[in-house]
Amino acid sequence: MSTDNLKYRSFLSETSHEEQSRILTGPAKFELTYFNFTCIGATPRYLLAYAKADWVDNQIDPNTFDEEQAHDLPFGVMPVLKVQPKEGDGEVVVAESWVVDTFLAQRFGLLGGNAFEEQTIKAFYSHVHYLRERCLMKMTWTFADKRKVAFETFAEKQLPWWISVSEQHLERNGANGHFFGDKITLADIHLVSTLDHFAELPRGAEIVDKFRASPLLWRVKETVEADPRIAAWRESEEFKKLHEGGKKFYTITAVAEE
Ligand SMILES: N[C@@H](CCC(=O)N[C@@H](CS)C(=O)NCC(=O)O)C(=O)O
Repeated sequence: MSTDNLKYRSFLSETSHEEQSRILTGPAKFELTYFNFTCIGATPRYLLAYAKADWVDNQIDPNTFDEEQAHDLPFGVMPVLKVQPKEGDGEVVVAESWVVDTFLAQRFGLLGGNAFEEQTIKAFYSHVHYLRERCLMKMTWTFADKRKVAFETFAEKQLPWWISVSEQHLERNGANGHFFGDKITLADIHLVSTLDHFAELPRGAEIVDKFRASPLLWRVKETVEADPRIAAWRESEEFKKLHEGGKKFYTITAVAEE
């Protein structure tokens, strides 16, 4: 392959792997690139706001997102997190939502205190992530003539099953408003972020009601939202604008009137 065809941003640079690793673990500032609504960009924003990190929210308008912008990203998709040292030069690009979320959570102490806790919190995080991915792939972005049945399948079959599995673990954890342990973790924040996303969908209120009907899950939402740093982010104009942006954007996925 000729190098002329290498259009997407590389993970590699003149900087050595060791230096890039130091940037990822040392004092850093961050730039998050994602569309100007919530969805996959919501969890890293929660994490950056929660940690009161030094960060820039590079919001992209989906109507003007072009090839040039896509080529500045390793896979042409977002979120992408750029990490720069607080002092000195260099930049590391972190790509893929799962990687961005777990990287930030690790930095900000939201993955527990030992290897077992980290693996278990990541498992709950992945359990939530999978629900949102399933919703996006199987329901939201299905063919227009399949939207009604896709919604019903998600809301009546997949979601109740997911809720009942989650409830077993929440019960075992002491019904304390956390998926695991007794502190806010990445998994708890991801649930709140995913619920924000559901609330933005055309029939999102029906989905959110199913969570409201589960005291165990609803308690996680309330516990996370009661945290002062999370509450401050949710009350900010920036957050409200992103949430409204999501509602507006997802109207295109509504079921047409019959
Ligand atoms: N596997 C990627 C998927 C990311 C993805 O598909 N992002 C969408 C936005 S939700 C995107 O950037 N799309 C670019 C486009 O629509 O051209 C991840 O998990 O981060």
